[in-house]
Amino acid sequence: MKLYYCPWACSLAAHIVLHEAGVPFENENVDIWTKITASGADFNKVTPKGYVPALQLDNREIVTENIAVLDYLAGVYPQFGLEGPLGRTRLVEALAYISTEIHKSYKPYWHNGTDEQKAVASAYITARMRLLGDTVKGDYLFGDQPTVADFYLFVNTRWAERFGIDIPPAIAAIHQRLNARPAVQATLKAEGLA
Ligand SMILES: N[C@@H](CCC(=O)N[C@@H](CS)C(=O)NCC(=O)O)C(=O)O
Repeated sequence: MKLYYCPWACSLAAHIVLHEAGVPFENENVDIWTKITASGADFNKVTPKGYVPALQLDNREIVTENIAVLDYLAGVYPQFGLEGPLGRTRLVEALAYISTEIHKSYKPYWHNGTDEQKAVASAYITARMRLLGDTVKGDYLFGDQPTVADFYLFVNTRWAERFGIDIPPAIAAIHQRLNARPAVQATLKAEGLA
């Protein structure tokens, strides 16, 4: 597998999963503004969407979209998925919530929004994080082990920290636990963020 990623981007979630899994994988840094990869390739030829994450499978197929990439990785590394008849559904439910309700709400912060747009976004993100915090079932979102949804959440809590957005104590506690994990620190180091 090969992950195309960009430091500070949402691709950090998939990157963490690969480090946590402890498997060999390739990665390549992408400049998401110029669309040129570290090896000088045109990223638009990897995916015409031009955004990360893009995961190249061993058969060279490309999977994009955090929800699909993380669902795929949870299938390959079930220790980061959820068991039970509704396990996958609950996981996709959490991934969709993080993607569409939280991740996307950061837009004004990453794309030169006005102060007013940022204030609206900040309040929305805090409210959405609060709702998620009320459902926490243990040390992590679903219990005592992190899932791919926790790693995706971590991207968003790092952004909240960066932009000074309030997050509820239950979510802050998950952030601290994740941040203390050796594989998470190894990923941050690999992306030049540690
Ligand atoms: N719909 C995509 C969006 C991914 C996304 O927003 N990626 C950002 C980084 S966090 C990116 O690469 N942006 C560059 C661009 O859109 O040109 C997903 O959910 O995976």
